[in-house]
Amino acid sequence: MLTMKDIIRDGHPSLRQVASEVVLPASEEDKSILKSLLEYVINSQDSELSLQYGLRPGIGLAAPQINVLKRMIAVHVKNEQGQLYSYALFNPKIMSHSVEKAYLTSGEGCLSVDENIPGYVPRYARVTVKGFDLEGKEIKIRLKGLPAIVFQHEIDHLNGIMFYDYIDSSNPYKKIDNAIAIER
Ligand code: UDB
Ligand code: ZN
Repeated sequence: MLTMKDIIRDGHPSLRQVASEVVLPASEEDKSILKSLLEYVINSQDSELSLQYGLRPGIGLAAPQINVLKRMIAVHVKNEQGQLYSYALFNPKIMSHSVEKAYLTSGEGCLSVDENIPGYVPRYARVTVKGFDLEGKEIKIRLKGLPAIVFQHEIDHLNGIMFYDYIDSSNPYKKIDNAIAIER
């Protein structure tokens, strides 16, 4: 089981590397790593387990955050209507995105970043993501709202990109043109 000890923190060079594609069909080893990413986010949202193991409650996790430089992500999050988006994907890819942007009014954080870094993080409002699930089946998901933000944040980790790279350092709360504000 993964815990916070397994999650590398900001400043670790692996967080700035581009992760490699997973060779499919995935090995048992890679499947086991991907399962552990999903298990972390699920366990971390369980109040008893998070307390017992000191897990910071997360809604997404990418393999580079546990120092595995392979293209694997897990997301476990509900949208504003309460529908659950629970996915563990190999080689996720944004196939298309809206012109319109979106941002969380409270900004973003990261399980790999211990400090609070304020500011708006511009994302695409809607994305279509393709990937392969644990059974090797190709998955295509249309996303908006918080789930769209989470997938973009996790896929960025596969490319060595951190959320604060997008924050305007001279004006962190600068108005983002053509963007939907997502309150949380
Ligand atoms: C998170 N959680 O898991 F809008 F109910 C963050 C942490 C870093 C604060 C734990 C989070 O944003 N929860 C949340 C957000 C809402 C509504 C709600 C719960 N991540 C995952 C991460 O670091 N993955 O690499 C950071 C998120 C920031 C935006 C998307 C992912
Ligand atoms: Zn993150």
